[in-house]
Amino acid sequence: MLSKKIESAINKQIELEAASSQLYLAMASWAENQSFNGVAAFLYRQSDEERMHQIKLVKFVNERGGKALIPAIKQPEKEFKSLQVVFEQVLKHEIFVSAEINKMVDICLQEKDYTTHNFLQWYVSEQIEEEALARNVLDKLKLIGTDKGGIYFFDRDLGTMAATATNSNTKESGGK
Ligand code: OFO
Repeated sequence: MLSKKIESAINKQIELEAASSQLYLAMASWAENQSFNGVAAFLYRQSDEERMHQIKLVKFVNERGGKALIPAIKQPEKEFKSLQVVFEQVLKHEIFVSAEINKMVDICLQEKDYTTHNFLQWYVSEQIEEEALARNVLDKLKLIGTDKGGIYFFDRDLGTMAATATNSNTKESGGK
C-alpha cells in the first residue's frame, strides 16, 4: 500500500510525464511544419516515450492500492525560434525531470518504501540516458551552426535514429 505522501508525489510525476509528452508533441509538430521531418520523427517518438512513462506510473499507483490522477495539461508553446532552441529546451526539461525523480526517490527513503524506491530506479536510469541523448544532439547542432548542408544531414540522422529505435522496440516486444 502506498503512503499518501508517495501517492501524491507519483501523481505529480504523472502530470509531469504528461506535460513532457505534450511539449515534445508540440515541438514535433513545429518541426514537421518547418519540413524538418527527421527531427519531427525523433520528437514524435520522444513524445510517445513520455506517454509510456506516464502510463507506467498510472498502473503502478493503481496496482499498489492508490488512485492515479489523470491531469489536465496546459497548452505548450507552439513557436520555437530554431532547432537549437528546441533542443536547449529539451535538455533543460530533462534536467528538471531528473531532479523531480530524485526528489521522489528521496521521499521513498524517508518513508521506507523500498518497493517504490526499487520501481523508480528504472526512471533514474532512463533520465541518465535521456539527458545524455539531449546533450549529444545539442552538441551536434552547436557544431553545425547555421550550415545548411549540416542541418540537412542532421535532420536525416535524427530520422534514422528514430526509425532504428522504433524498429528495435518493435522487435523487443515481439512485433506488438
Ligand atoms: Fe519521462 O523521461 Fe524524460 O522526461
